[in-house]
Amino acid sequence: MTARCGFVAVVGTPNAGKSTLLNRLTGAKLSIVTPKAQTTRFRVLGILMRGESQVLLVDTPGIFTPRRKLDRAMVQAAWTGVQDADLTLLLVDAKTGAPDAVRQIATRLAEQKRRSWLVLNKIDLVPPQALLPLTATLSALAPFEQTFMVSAAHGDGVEQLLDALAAAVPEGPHLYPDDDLTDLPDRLLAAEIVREQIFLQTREEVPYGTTVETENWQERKDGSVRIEATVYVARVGHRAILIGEGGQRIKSIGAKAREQLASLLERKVHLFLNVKQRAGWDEEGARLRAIGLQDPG
Ligand SMILES: Nc1nc2c(ncn2[C@@H]2O[C@H](COP(=O)(O)OP(=O)(O)OP(=O)(O)O)[C@@H](O)[C@H]2O)c(=O)[nH]1
Ligand SMILES: [Mg+2]
Repeated sequence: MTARCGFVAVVGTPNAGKSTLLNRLTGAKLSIVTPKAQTTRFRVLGILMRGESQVLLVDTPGIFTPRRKLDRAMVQAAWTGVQDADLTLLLVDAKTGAPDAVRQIATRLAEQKRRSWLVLNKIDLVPPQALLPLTATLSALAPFEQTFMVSAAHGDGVEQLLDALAAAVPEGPHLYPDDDLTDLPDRLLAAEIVREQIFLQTREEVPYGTTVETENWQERKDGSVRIEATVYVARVGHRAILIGEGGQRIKSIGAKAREQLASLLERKVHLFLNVKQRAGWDEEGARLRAIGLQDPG
């Protein structure tokens, strides 16, 4: 058998289920998932092994019309993911169908002459007869080599997709150790798990006006780890909401995140969150670089 290895970028509009698919295929929680759009902010790599193939699946931020510098950096990270990939999966929420935002991505993939496949997700939410017309609409915009229908949340169709990816990546040596799951540093994972709880436990603009950075990571002699993270908020009002009455909200965010981290890192975790107001952090190059994004200028 020949060794194969290649990068596969997963792109789509926000909320299509890209991170859910990455987690499902790796069987791990590498990328945070929430019901809110624009959850993922940077590329997350999942390393999938199938026979002699190593599939390097790259989850990307959803593609939307960016306003802030943070948004532009997120969308740029998604298109860089496509540029660096051997193959791109356009993941489409079958329930939402083919609004302009989805059509624009398909058209751009065609213009860039990227090798791409169409993946319709959330098939558990739509009647089967809706899938063929949707496939036809999107296939008219870009020459997709193959089409798959999956439910990333429930697992339908994902094994077939992985088999096909394993066969499609180019011949070549494996770029990562076969038993690694990701290249995501633990410090970044910790910050993301906190951010996930902020997305789940606050509303409206608060999650979008928040970023999290791990400031301190201390391995303790007893095997536990002490993590200190700073939560930056854009506005004073957001700080008050995040902390909550008598500190209830931030306590609950910290407690849930700590529980999740303890299970992901398989050890006891002490988590300390410090909420700071920092107007304009979403326009600040250093804040973007701290979460692995490039300053779009
Ligand atoms: N019913 C159903 N829900 C799904 C499926 N896949 C994902 N979801 C849900 O869709 C929502 C968004 O999922 P994500 O994986 O965060 O979507 P994403 O494309 O990564 O979103 P961004 O990071 O914001 O671009 C979550 O509530 C998921 O549970 C699916 O196959 N079926
Ligand atoms: Mg995501």
